Order: sequence, then C-alpha cells, then structure tokens
Amino acid sequence: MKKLVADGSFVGEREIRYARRKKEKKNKRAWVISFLITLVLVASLILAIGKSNPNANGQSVRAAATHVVINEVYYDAPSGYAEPQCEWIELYNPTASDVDISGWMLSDDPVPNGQNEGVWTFPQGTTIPAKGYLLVVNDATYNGQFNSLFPGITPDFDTNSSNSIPDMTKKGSLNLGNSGDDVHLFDSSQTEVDAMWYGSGGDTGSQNAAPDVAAGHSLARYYDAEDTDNPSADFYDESSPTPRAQNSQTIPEMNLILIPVLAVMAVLFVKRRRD
Ligand SMILES: [Ca+2]
Ligand SMILES: [Ca+2]
Ligand SMILES: [Ca+2]
Ligand SMILES: [Ca+2]
Repeated sequence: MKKLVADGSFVGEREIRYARRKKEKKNKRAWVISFLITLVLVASLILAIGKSNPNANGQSVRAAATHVVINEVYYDAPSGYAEPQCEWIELYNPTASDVDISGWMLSDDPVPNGQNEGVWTFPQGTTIPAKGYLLVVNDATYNGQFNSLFPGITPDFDTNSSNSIPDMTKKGSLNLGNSGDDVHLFDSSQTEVDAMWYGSGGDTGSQNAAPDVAAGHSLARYYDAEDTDNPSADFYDESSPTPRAQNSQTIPEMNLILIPVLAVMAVLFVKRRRD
C-alpha cells in the first residue's frame, strides 16, 4: 500500500516503518544523553551540598560529635595472637580544643566504676589534643605481638606495668568479647561521655549494635566522627585497622541520597523504553 506524503509523492509502508524506527532511535539516544547529563548534575549537586558543610578537617559531615568519642575498637585478634593482650581502644577528640581526660575511665561495664567487669582509669595530667587520637592497648609489648600487628605505632597507654608504655590504673578485667560486648567512656565525675556496643551487645543488648566483625578487623567510627548514639549507624567494619590514626571511611551519606535517585531514574528509563 502506498501513502501520499507532504511533498506530493507516495512512500511505501516499509519506508514509513523505517522512518519511525529511526525517529525512535533518535529519541532513545536523546533520552540516554539527558539521563547521563542529569546524573552528572545530581551527583555534582550532592557533592556540592556535602562540601558546603565541612567539619574542621574539611570533610563532609552531617553532625560531628562535640565531645571525645570512642573512635575505633579492636576486640578480636587474629589467630595466633593473644587476647585480651592485643585488644585496643582508640579515642578521638573531634573538637577544636584540647580535652583534659585525667581520671576519665574506660569500661566494658555500663555502670561507672562497676565491679562486674573491668575499668581502666587515665592518670592525672592526661590530655587529648584538639583533633588528636589516643590509643590504649591492653598489653603493648606482650610477645611483641602488638608491634608485629601494627609496626611503628606507639600506644599512649597500656595496662602492663613492666614495660615503658604509661599505665592505666586497672580494676577488674576489661576483656572484650569476640561476639559482642560494650565499651563505655566516663569522665572523672562518672558521667558517660560516649558508649558503643557490637554483636550481641554484652550488657547493652543487641539493638542498634555495630556489626560483629571478623578476627583481625576493627570497628571504626566514620572519620568525620558523627555520633548519633547508634553504633550500627556510626561504626563500620574496618579490615585494615588504623590505631592512633584517622579511620579510613567517611559517612556514606552520598550513597544514601544517590541510590534512591538512581533507582527512580532507572525506573523512569525502563518505563520510557517500554512506552
Ligand atoms: Ca560488657
Ligand atoms: Ca605499661
Ligand atoms: Ca576479644
Ligand atoms: Ca583509627
């Protein structure tokens, strides 16, 4: 069958179908290009928003903690390494001022100075500098194991009085369970400054607990030191622990926004292709 077109000539069905397909192809290409441009614009916008609210280190942040935090916990040493000797806790001071932590306590018991588990107390004159880290290892020199795991790192404190690393005052046993426990930081008046719990949660229960990680990993707070008092949101599984140094990951806020945006765009894209 022939069809009369605008210039007065006749074209066949095949030509019409060809022209239609060509047009559809062109439309699809235009859609893909606009999809990609929108994607780049959305990603740039998200990055710009993130960067417009940096913390003091210039990193994107939603709500940085305004107090010293329990920043990283190494509770499960690899096979062949002693526990609890190799366990350690890192503190971080995200504020712009030095913080005097004389008489502050670390404990795996939620009751300040509790008798049930262990308490380590910082000696007088202990300060964490602004933006500074502080590392407490259970036993910094036990069979050279901490040094073998983390060469070149000198802890600030440990609990072994026969080495040269300054000592915490020790009461009870602060041993961190390998499938779950809780860590608390109290100030000198026994007010809780920070807490985290993981796995089965120990005394704190498993609700909002950070994940239980494999031996040799640590639980690390996202490095911009966000503290929502929800360890499952604030900590991540760190396969390369960073004692006395900045943790490696930032809050995955980009993904939180980008993934739903991408999902919606993908649905629209598929729908458009079907239409
Ligand atoms: Ca406990
Ligand atoms: Ca010591
Ligand atoms: Ca342990
Ligand atoms: Ca660290």
